[in-house]
Amino acid sequence: MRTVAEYAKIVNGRLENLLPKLPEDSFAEGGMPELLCRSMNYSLLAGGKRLRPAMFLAALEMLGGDLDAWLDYACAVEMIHSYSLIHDDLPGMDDDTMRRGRPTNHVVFGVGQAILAGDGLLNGAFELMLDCALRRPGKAERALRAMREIATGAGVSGMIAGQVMDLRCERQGEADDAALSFIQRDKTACMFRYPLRAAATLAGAGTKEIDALGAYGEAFGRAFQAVDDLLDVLGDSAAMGKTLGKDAEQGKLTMVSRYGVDGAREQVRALCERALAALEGFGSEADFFRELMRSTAERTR
Ligand code: GRG
Repeated sequence: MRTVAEYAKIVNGRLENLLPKLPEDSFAEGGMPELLCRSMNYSLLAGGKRLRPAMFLAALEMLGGDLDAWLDYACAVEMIHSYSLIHDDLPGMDDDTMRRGRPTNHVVFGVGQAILAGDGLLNGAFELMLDCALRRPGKAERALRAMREIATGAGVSGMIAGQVMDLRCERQGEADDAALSFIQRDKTACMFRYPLRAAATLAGAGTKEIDALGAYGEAFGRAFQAVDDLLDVLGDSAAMGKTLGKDAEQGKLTMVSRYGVDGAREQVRALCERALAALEGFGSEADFFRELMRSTAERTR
């Protein structure tokens, strides 16, 4: 069983060589502008935890899938996550100036270029998965089904829907349990649930295993967001690499604003139990995921 750090190293090795090495300020016809490449790499290679692709690869290996064959799908998941962070930090969204321990993309490159860097990462993720799928015509159906899962998680009934609700609650002051649950599920948990379903699909798993891993991903993602809400109040901004205390300042609907610190901690405990229960059909091969749930509940970054 590998660790998150080991998977992160594999993912970083691939991400570092994903975009072309271009001469400074080049803007060749038919080629990628160097500025776009630099702004995309600025955020992509800024040293995130690589949790989503690590979990993707762990699920793939646990179910007997080929890591080398589908590594680009894991990288695509990280590209989508990085795009969402760039856009989330924009002045029209959360308006953040620090991310992953450095100035946010729009602070360095300007708002317009940051939007385009996000767009480039999102589109690039699908280009990467399509190229990977085209290299394996014998596994085309699996590859397409997995891509559909990832698109669903990132899409208009997934992460983007969650962000819409997040903005609406902040601006209109709406606050109820259903809205909070919607945000937690769609904005955050979908980007765990669906990539895990995609990994299981690529490994050739059956519906029962795909659903079980998806259920784990949803409970894990909800707990992950609840801990994020707690860290915004109790965490250390240097360790987190971003400005904290912004949720309250912006009137965000979070686990802490709704249930208080103790209530949010209770939610984390319940969600951990739910995540572990989803793994009941697996044996010790799923210990990576059990351990990850426990350590995530106590994470400080
Ligand atoms: C479509 C215009 C447009 C914008 C999309 C969807 C979206 C913007 C933003 C929502 C995504 C978001 C910021 C969700 C929050 C989830 C969360 C807690 C992210 C932090 O994840 P970590 O801690 O970060 O894994 P690192 O830096 O370690 O990768």
